[in-house]
Amino acid sequence: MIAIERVETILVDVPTIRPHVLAMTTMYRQTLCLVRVHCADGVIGIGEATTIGGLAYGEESPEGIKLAIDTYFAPVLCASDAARPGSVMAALAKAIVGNHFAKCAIETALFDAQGKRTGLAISELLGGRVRDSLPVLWTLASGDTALDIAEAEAMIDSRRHNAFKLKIGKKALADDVAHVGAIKRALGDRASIRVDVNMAWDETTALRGMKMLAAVGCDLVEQPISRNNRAGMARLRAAGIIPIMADEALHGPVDAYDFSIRGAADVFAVKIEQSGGLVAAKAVQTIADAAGVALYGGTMLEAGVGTIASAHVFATFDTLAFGTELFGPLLLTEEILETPLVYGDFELKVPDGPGLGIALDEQRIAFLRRDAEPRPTISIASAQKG
Ligand code: MUC
Ligand code: MG
Repeated sequence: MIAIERVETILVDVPTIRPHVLAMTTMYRQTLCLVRVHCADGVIGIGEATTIGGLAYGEESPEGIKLAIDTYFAPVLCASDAARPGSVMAALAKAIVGNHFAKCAIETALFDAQGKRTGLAISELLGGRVRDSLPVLWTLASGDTALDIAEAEAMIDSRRHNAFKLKIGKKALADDVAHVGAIKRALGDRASIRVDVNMAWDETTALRGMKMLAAVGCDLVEQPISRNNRAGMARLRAAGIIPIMADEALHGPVDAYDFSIRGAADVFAVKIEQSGGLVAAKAVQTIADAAGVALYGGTMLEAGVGTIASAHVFATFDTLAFGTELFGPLLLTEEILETPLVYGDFELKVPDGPGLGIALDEQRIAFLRRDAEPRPTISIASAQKG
């Protein structure tokens, strides 16, 4: 038995490199809820939870995740055996309903600790990796077509990304399709263009929109309608216009199973946080494989910790037809890791050290954390005197 002595949660606010415009919110910063699980053998596991636009995207917020972990998770964890992550997660499942994002952060930290303890990378603990790097797309979401084209050209030139997801659904349909068409025309066969509607359309608009998007060369449509309209997703898929991907509707294996039997998606966006953790995300993969649904590695725009936790999971996926969107750290102005992640040749390298295989830059975290001591302010008068 290795006791869990303490669980630490830290909120960190990091500006984005530019406004990130989605149908439901515009992000100017990302808030990370970082977690440290301190174990009695001296091992410290780290994890991360993020949301998008606070409560704009889903039912959990970074502040709520911190509160839930501090108040309700910590007592369960402190009565558990750190060397048995599966049994810890089972105890949490029994004590706590929902709270998938918080559970994911904790499970990440437990597996990081277990990996450090055993010398194995998380991907090896989760069944074994089948790849050492993952294709990564970039989301064009500046809100301006010319800026998006310039951004995409720079990404292609530097061989960082050659697949792009466009955030639409905020403007009139014709304007959105014109935006997608202009970007596809500019990039041609050099890039795959996909769209994410983030549920902004009703079913009739989606049917019309998907036909228009197919005509301008769009390869994939993500969550065009409400997460609740599963029959609608099945009807849109049956229309056979463009592959359709489920995102907001997928909250783990139960949803994946329901979507599979309804035939309501061609592709699943697997997100470790939405799924309820790393093992739950693996279960989504298994269900998709059994049902013949294609896979895509999704993100909640996590920084380095959550991104690499996702990468370890996706590195175990035998098939990953639509690649991943693990670009979260690249959207942020601040690096929180000791060694930045390696992006190149359109892929992200999956670290192979024990656990997550990464380390936090403790000085940056101490500076960036929301509850940091107020920064010393120097008055102009005293600065001139000095
Ligand atoms: C989403 O809905 O997929 C992922 C990439 C991005 O730009 O936004 C997120 C959320
Ligand atoms: Mg999405």
